[in-house]
Amino acid sequence: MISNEQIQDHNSGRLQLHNHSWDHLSAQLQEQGHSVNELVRKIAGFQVAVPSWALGTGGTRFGRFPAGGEPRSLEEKIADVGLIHALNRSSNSISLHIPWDIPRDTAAVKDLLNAHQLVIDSVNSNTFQDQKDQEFSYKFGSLCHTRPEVRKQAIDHNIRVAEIGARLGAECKTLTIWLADGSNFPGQHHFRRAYERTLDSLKAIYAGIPADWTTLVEYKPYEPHFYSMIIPDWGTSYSLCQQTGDRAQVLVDLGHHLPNTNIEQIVARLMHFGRLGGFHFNGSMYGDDDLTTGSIKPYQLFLIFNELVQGMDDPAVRNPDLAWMIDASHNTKDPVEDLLQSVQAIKTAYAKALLVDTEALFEAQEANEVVKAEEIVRAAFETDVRPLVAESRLQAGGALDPLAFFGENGIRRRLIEERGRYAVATGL
Ligand code: LRH
Ligand code: MN
Repeated sequence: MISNEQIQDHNSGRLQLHNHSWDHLSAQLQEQGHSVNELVRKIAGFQVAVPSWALGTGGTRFGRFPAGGEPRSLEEKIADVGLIHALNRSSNSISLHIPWDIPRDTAAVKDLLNAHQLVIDSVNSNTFQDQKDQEFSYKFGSLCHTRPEVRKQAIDHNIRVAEIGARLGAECKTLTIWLADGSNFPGQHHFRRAYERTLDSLKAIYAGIPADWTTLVEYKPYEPHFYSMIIPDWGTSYSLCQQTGDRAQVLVDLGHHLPNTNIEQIVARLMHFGRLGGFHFNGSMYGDDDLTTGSIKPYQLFLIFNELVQGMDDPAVRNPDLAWMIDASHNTKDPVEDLLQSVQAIKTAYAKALLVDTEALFEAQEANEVVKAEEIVRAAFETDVRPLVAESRLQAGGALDPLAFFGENGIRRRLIEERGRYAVATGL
């Protein structure tokens, strides 16, 4: 584990440069009328959950190139997230995937989570793979399957997943459901009957989990099916959530949109309807690429946060608290470095969105002053907020430069020595 002394030592060599750029930016922000302390407080409080399935090297059907020293158990995954949180003080929770992360010793896992100041924020079910001891296959679907016994098996799995989460802490009150269910050829599915079966199954799950839990319904336009998916878009997820229950919300995975989709407008719509439940943050160029968040379209990520901040600040918007989660897969980057970059990109987009002069923007919008409105939004995006995000991290006891700390202290090399060159993590 990393000690506070190590972090203070790391920061001491960087403080002078940091204070110089922070003094400059904070003076500029005060000049613009911002409460700098309020900004630092909000940004420090913004925590992003790390997916348990993204602490190893992912792969594609073409190949997988392990980084070495990957976590071999849930306990080692918790240690890796503890490392990330110690450095960025921004990742105080883990999203689990069941059955990849079934805790062997719940009490020991809870102690380990406490030791690393972490909680479990949500649990993800998995009816997109057949487990060896499973009675019925999900080859032709799970919650939408034509056979009631297969649907019941999937419903029971989801309820069991929630039970596992509930045993891991009172903070875990979220079940995330993503269905690989779909079809590959025209004629294979009866679209309306498959939808009705899925709705009935979701209602059964909703009735079977604790009354104060939230169900997040994730949509995806294609993969692993390539003709139709049972929940392909936000509209389908929204309609299912409406009919399932008040605590059924739509989960927006940034990679689950067809090219050129205006995701920020989808976010604004779902907030408007009070059904936006949360995010799986990642970056993508073409499809569900699960790249580093903000690595390909940083302006889009900012525009999404621009809608989020305006929605969260608008008393007329009645949307529940949002689940902030990463969902990524690493083929060529070190998993820990990739996750540190993603959290930095997410907090940077949030910080920039907090700088939008919404009063002036709304005025320009009402007056149809197109250039003025765009320039107000761009001015916030063009602001270099890195000293602000670093200051919020510093005040929270984190490292001024988490990536540099990870490299300079040879942490991957130490993990390889401890866990082995070919240690492989469960997950994608
Ligand atoms: C599906 C998905 C879903 C997870 C899986 C790991 O593409 O985004 O959220 O269950 O990735
Ligand atoms: Mn996802």
